[in-house]
Amino acid sequence: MEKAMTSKCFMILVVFGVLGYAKAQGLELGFYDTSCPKAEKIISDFVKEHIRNAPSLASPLLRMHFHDCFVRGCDASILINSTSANNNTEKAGNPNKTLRGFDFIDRVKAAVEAECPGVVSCADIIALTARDAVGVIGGPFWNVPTGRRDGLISNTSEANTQIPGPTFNFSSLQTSFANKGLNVTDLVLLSGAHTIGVSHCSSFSKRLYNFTGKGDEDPSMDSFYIANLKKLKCTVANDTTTIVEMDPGSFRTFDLGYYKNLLKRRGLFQSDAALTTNSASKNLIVSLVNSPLEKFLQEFSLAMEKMGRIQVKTGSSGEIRKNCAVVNS
Ligand code: HEM
Ligand SMILES: *[C@@H]1O[C@H](CO)[C@@H](O)[C@H](O)[C@H]1NC(C)=O
Ligand SMILES: *[C@@H]1O[C@H](CO)[C@@H](O)[C@H](O)[C@H]1NC(C)=O
Ligand SMILES: *[C@@H]1O[C@H](CO)[C@@H](O)[C@H](O)[C@H]1NC(C)=O
Ligand SMILES: *[C@@H]1O[C@H](CO)[C@@H](O)[C@H](O)[C@H]1NC(C)=O
Ligand SMILES: *[C@@H]1O[C@H](CO)[C@@H](O)[C@H](O)[C@H]1NC(C)=O
Ligand SMILES: *[C@@H]1O[C@H](CO)[C@@H](O)[C@H](O)[C@H]1NC(C)=O
Ligand SMILES: *[C@@H]1O[C@H](CO)[C@@H](O)[C@H](O)[C@H]1NC(C)=O
Ligand SMILES: CC(=O)N[C@H]1CO[C@H](CO)[C@@H](O)[C@@H]1O
Repeated sequence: MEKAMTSKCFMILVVFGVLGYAKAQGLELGFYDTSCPKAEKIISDFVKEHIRNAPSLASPLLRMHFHDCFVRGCDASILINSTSANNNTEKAGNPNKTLRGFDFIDRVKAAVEAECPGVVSCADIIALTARDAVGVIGGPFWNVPTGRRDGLISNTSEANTQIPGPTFNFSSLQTSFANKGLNVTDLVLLSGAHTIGVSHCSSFSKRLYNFTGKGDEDPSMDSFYIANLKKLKCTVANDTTTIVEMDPGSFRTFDLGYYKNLLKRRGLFQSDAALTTNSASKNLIVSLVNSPLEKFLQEFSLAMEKMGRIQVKTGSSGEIRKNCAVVNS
């Protein structure tokens, strides 16, 4: 009898222990409700005030969240500046050469620090800022559970190898996402972020000018669209400065334009076009295009919440950085 009781108590302890552990490992909505109750409002007010006047910043802030999460998890490692001791942080990596919005994140952080110094992580600030910025341009809302901690390490070569590139084919994209715990549904939905924002010609000009090294075009891209891009936008093969709307005509609106373009063979990157080369992925695109916009927005939101949980540091791992560009000394 006594033995049974003891083992029952033990069981209860184990169960609660595991739950407590799971909570410590996880994120929660309103993590700062007691430690810095105004944090989320300070962030959303700041974002509303500034993104209204600079709506083109919403897309790079969304992209920054993605790049952060794909290297060492969502831990703000993307924000760390190179120093003489480590001059090769993620920022210096190839995919980051076209990232924007670092100074904006610094300003959001400063506004939060003024209220509660040393409490709110840069990683949570990236996640909340991306969500709120997309909201200002009329895009979907998603939950951002918080409690992420900031990482101590940032490494160029990891950014170069772990962030998928615009020339990736379907299987490489699938592998890259699977490495982060994301499946093909997530891949298709999250790629839908390309309904907003711009790209430099250099990210896809091989498709227009020299696809296989013989001065040829990419046969999988609509030749009329190629001709247009060459005539009006990327007029020379080595253009590194011109930018092109990824969803022409509605590049500031979260709509189904991106997926409709894919079905017209007008995805800008090979990685966009690749999503129509796999039957499961293509079926999902067709289904999104044939459903009300609301369905895409809802599913995109769930995928964003999932992306925001990639390899997060919680509890006592990592730190709360004082300055987002610098690891605390
Ligand atoms: C699936 C693999 C992906 C690849 C290969 C990819 C690649 C790229 C490239 C090459 C650019 C243009 C950079 C430039 O030339 O300026 C870009 C822009 C962008 N990407 Fe992706 N991306 C991917 C997935 C994502 C995801 C998952 C998100 C967010 C959830 C995202 C959000 C964006 C946004 C918003 C822009 C526009 C940025 C701006 O306006 O400055 N991308 N992406
Ligand atoms: C980090 O680097 C950016 C330029 O990439 C610069 O504007 C910023 O002042 C730097 N921050 C610190 C704290 O060094
Ligand atoms: C970066 O550091 C390496 C040695 O770690 C050095 O050879 C290189 O010149 C540095 N580059 C810059 C731009 O400081
Ligand atoms: C960066 O990561 C690469 C590959 O994982 C590793 O070989 C290299 O030593 C790392 N560099 C630094 C400065 O930690
Ligand atoms: C996809 O790209 C990878 C890496 O470049 C390559 O190894 C693979 O053969 C390609 N797969 C297909 C189906 O083309
Ligand atoms: C991908 O994961 C989501 C849950 O995160 C699930 O709803 C969806 O069915 C999965 N898709 C595939 C193709 O496994
Ligand atoms: C096309 O690519 C080939 C092979 O990479 C290269 O030798 C050639 O110079 C390129 N042509 C142009 C116009 O860039
Ligand atoms: C770009 O290519 C043109 C020829 O098409 C050449 O005249 C020019 O010097 C090149 N510019 C750069 C920056 O390489
Ligand atoms: C914001 C930032 O640090 N951008 C860097 C990206 O990489 C290029 C090339 O290494 C640097 O010149 C930029 O400063």
